[in-house]
Amino acid sequence: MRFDSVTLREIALDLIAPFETSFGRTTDRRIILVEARADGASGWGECVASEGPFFNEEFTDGAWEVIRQFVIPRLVEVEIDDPEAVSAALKPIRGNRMARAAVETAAWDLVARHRGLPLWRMLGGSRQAIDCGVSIGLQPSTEGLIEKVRRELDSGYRRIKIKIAPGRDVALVAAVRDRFGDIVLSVDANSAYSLADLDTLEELDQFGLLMMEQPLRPGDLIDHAKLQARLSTAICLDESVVDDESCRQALEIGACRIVNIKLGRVGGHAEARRIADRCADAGVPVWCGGMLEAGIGRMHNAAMSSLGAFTLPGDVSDSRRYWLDDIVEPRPTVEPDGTMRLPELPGIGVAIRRERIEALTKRQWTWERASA
Ligand code: OSB
Ligand code: MG
Repeated sequence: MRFDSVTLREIALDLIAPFETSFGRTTDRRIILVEARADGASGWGECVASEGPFFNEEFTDGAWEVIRQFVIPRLVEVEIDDPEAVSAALKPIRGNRMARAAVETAAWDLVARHRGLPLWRMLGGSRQAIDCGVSIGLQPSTEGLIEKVRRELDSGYRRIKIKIAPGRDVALVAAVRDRFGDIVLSVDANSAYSLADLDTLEELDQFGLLMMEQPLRPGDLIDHAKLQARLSTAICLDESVVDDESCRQALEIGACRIVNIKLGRVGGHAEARRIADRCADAGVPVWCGGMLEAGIGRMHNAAMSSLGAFTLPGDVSDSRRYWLDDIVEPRPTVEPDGTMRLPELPGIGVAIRRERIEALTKRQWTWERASA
């Protein structure tokens, strides 16, 4: 089976509240959706590139062109029945992994729907309820942060992560620990520090954090290893792990003790599973990161999180934290016990709300196989 057509749609979606990190503030998303068709079935993927190149090098407009000009042409003749072949065919494209993953994940959904299998089962997932955490952005005030943490704890989330940035770090963590005591807490710096900030990072080491996520720049594997040797808190790499090979090197030199896996950042399900297998073999816990996804990306994340290696709560949170309304039905939902149930339905296991997507669409482009 080969693709019959691939449609890109860019949709606009406003966040309920702005999300601020050390690299910037997001108020609304421009999201590329991929619909791949073959043998009468559709599969869906969501590109997680941000609007600007600040988390990593990718961004919405760039990803749109990469998918059009390089990803789809490479897949026209590929037999997609085993979506590993899709991942392999895209390997010659350097970087641009979010663009590649948008189509690769659509192929997985398509094949799973075609076979009538839940995607999480097709991937080899072993749990049907996944543990959920939340990522709380930088807040205008410490009181505001405390209020947010309280609300998320009340919602049942099993791990709280707060964003930090230079000058907005130790005092925030101290305030949260002071108010909530022994909760499962971690911080995410999104690459905002360097080893020159060792004093601050050592202060953060005093709070019994579950992990410190991506304190240093993406390319700073060696400095992460130096830092990890100085800290008792586990370093978790996000931006630095872009594929299985960078994960191997990070583990080999002790640059982290935990790995965040994001489908987009590593190029899709096939590569994500390789990283998960490697970490499981090494005894390194992994969890699923988030990129402020709408429902399609969120359900792909949920499916990946069912793999056995994902032993820590992920940033796979309830759709209602982000959007007034979603693009899938039912909306991805976190239960009061802080878990998300994976559907026993084909593919990502939710219905795609085409009419709503059409209403949100700003531009659309289709590649279609010339009929014989
Ligand atoms: O570093 O994990 C990150 C959002 C956008 C870009 C990077 C990150 C994040 C988050 C939010 O932390 C996770 C989510 O709730 O989707
Ligand atoms: Mg992160």
